[in-house]
Amino acid sequence: MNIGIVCYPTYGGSGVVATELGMALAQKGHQVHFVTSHQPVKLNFLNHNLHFHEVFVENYPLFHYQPYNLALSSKLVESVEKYNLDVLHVHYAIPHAYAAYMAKQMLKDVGIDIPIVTTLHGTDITLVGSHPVYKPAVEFSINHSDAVTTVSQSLKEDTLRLFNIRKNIEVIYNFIDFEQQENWNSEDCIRGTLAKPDEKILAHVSNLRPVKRVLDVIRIFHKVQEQISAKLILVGDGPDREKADLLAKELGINEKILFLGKSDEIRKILCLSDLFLLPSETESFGLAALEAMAGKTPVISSNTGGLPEVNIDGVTGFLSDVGNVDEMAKNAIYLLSNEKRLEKFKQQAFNEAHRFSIDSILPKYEKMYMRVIKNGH
Ligand code: GMT
Repeated sequence: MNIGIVCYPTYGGSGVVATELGMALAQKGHQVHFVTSHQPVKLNFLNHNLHFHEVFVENYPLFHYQPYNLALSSKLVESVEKYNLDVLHVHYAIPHAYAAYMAKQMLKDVGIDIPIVTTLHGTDITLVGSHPVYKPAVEFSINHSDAVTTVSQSLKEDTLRLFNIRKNIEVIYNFIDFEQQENWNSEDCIRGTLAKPDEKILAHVSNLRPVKRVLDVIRIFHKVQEQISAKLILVGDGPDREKADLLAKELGINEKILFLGKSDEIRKILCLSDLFLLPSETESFGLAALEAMAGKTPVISSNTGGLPEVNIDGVTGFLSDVGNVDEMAKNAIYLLSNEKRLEKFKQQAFNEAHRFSIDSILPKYEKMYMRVIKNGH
């Protein structure tokens, strides 16, 4: 198949999922065309099956906001015609589903009916999409997609609750490519560079936005390190980084925290961590939690959104109500204070991560593409 993929190319779960999906499809022999504002950060190689087309926005002094939607629709029309695309798969509804709908209408004028698959990722529904400013356009573009997927059952329920949806929604979970995992698992995991042998390593990876509750991460770690010799690794950058730094200084624990900023070495960091913290306010799936589990790291998380579908309470880690820092710290100490118990949870986390192996998820997308392509022709 000739598949067009639209996503945010920078750091963020939806872009990571879209890019890894595209690379896996290309590996299986499909022609994959990314139509994005920049080359996706995770798209580290292009080959005869993998292509990138940049959406260029021509600026003009009159514009207060750059008309990215228009430029994307135009580029999609051009790409569908030029590369004979069979299907467009757009990740994150705003503004991608809307821009794809416009492209579909334009293409009808030249006798092409291109099917659109929209994957909803989370904040495009829960935080931003349901805001009155965007809601009518998001609802319209979901209802006019040829197929719609969500990354968890919980996000499907949120979508049906917050919007008036007339389409069937299929749940297709985020995934892990275990083959890639094996390439870095063993010899790269050298803990000595980050912590002393007797220190436990806790980790948090996110875009440090308020929704991730990074201050809770600092507070949980503060309680843990009072009882257990430990280090905290914070990976990522975002608006709450300074606040987190300030709180760490206030609590006198900044020496024990490593702020690593944005990193492409996330899997390497996760495989040398003992525990992953994800106390988010909302989380449609929690790809970071799954990546941690695939790196044999148990997860202490909130029980919001799709997290209970990924992190199994008492098996792969523990779940608590949003903001219940005391309980999260207690659970972390419970795991870190007993080597045998910690090892058991590490193995269980790794085992459960296999429910989300790319080998079972990829065929679901392929089947969906085939279905919408057949329906349209
Ligand atoms: O908010 C983020 O973490 C980024 C966001 C995105 O769309 O880039 O992530 C969302 O999509 C991920 C991939 O499907 C999910 O695993 C995350 O749970 C989801 N984030 C939220 O719902 C807050």
